[in-house]
Amino acid sequence: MAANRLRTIVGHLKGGNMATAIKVLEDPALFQTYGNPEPSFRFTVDSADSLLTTEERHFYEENGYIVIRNLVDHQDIDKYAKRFEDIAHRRVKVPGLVVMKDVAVKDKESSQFVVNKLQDLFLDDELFAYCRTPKILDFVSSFIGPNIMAVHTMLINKPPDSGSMTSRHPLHQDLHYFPFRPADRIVCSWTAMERVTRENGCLVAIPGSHRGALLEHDYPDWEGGVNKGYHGIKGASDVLDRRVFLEMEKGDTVFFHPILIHGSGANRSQGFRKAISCHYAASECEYIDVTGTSQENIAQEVIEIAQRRGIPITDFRDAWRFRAQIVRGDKVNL
Ligand SMILES: O=C(O)CCC(=O)C(=O)O
Repeated sequence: MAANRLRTIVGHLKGGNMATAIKVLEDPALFQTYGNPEPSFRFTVDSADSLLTTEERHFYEENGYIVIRNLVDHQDIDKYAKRFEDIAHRRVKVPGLVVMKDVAVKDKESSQFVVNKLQDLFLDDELFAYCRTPKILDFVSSFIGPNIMAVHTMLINKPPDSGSMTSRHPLHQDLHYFPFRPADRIVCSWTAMERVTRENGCLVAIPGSHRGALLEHDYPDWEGGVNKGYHGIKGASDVLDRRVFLEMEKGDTVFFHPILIHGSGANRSQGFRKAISCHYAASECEYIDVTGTSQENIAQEVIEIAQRRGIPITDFRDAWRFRAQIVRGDKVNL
């Protein structure tokens, strides 16, 4: 029995030996971390549909993100890219779809080359098909459970940087934008639509930062300007040296926690770096009032933008209520 227990601990130590295992057994703090044969998971759930291996599950628990290689079919990605071009070149008009432009180039004549983001893909069946991809939802169920809402959807077309560095996305936590909880039952899926590298501005992330608190955000003080809504955490330079670069191939998908500190660098290539993403939340999540919290600044900004677009909301939660779409299981709260 004791020998079995030691062998289990050695297994958990991934490469540890019997002498270390005995130390773990004797030290309550070490035992808590390494000795429990059934470690309790906080950031993932047991799911019948789960495609996560145990190793991937542990990686996500520890780091707050996991890259799954070659998850989305290239043919599907090509369809999203074609649809993006049709919309950016105004061959197709999707009522209500938010079409955003890079701050450095937004005054130039319209083309796909100035559109840096489409938002609210649920308004377009062809793009929203990404959020319904069964393989993605199977993974998502491992993070948030079986009842899945698509709450925030984007296609990001990072343009070549004009030299102003405005194509950067400052380090931030996505929870800053969301008035619903619990955070652990929210996850983002972000799929590379082509090869993404340090050169063309891949995602960067601070591993393990999902275990921290939601920090204060505001517009960074960048000389060349900052894109609308691109808030960054205050004091980002303190964590910069811990960042990892998530270089990915077309179809690779990263799932990440909404408190994970992440962003992306400038696009120093001549091409456009495209990615498509969807934030999912368990439909059991509940809306919260962000009055008096660090989220008040973004709430105010979102309400003002909506009102300028003729959407008469006065409550931040309403900006999300109209977006949330059930994509699997039952609708509970959201
Ligand atoms: O795709 C990117 O460059 C960054 C996307 C991102 O972090 C976000 O929109 O929250």
